[in-house]
Amino acid sequence: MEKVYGRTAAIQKDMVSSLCPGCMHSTMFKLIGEVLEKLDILSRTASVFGIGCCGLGMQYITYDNVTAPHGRACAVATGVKRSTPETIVYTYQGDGDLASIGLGETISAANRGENITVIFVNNGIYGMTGGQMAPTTLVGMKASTAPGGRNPKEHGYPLHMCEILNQLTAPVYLERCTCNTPANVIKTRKAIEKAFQNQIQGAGFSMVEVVTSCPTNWGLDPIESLKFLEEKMLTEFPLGVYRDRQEA
Ligand SMILES: Cc1ncc(C[n+]2csc(CCOP(=O)(O)OP(=O)(O)O)c2C)c(N)n1
Ligand code: SF4
Repeated sequence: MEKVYGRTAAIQKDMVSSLCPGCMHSTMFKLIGEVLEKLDILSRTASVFGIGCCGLGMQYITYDNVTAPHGRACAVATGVKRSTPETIVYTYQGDGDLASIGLGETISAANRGENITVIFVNNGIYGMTGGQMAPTTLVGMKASTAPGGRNPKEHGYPLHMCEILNQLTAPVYLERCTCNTPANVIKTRKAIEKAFQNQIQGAGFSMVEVVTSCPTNWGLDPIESLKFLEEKMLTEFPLGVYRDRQEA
């Protein structure tokens, strides 16, 4: 029988997922693996995982990884890339990691135009530590540190990382995607592929932001989470290509 779909060699065969039902980190780990395999760069790729549920990816992959202290992934990736330029390096970070404690590292790496690929998984909350408010938490959205919901007067407004990095001169590629439907999963895979191709060509800094769900800390089941993502998260975080210098 013809094989039409195979499991990517980038993910360990015997691992059982420890992620919650409906969590999109698992989709992301698979998509990244499929892209690395397609581009034939698995043997020279190093991931730099952030800390959080995002960092659980290191348990599943078959290729090299350095786990960075919370927020420092872009700085660590810079070190890996500059010291071994032949290595394909990407960071995989949650919103707490990339946009809160790591905001300075992220903006600085983008501003320097580091030739790295950044995968930013925005689920609007701190997942692993129990649902604290993140920079991307929506106005009115409840968090363990904002039980009455995010109040702009007290907590400010959600941060939009694609839009912020789009103010800088150096980045070459910024796109916001999601994984709520098969069509959007395919679009996300294409964006990830482009971000890696940019690095292979030496083009500079690329970031793919993926709006995802955290059913556990949103207090919703996986189906309700998809509805919340579509109706609320995507209204605050519009999908699209914010910058594509390679196209110009
Ligand atoms: C310096 C430091 N501060 C705080 C923590 C605690 N901590 C671990 S994971 C995490 C939040 C993770 O949230 P996010 O980055 O959004 O990733 P997710 O779990 O949602 O994938 C925090 C605050 C830590 N490990 N190190
Ligand atoms: S707590 Fe949230 S981010 Fe973490 S595995 Fe569960 S659903 Fe995913």
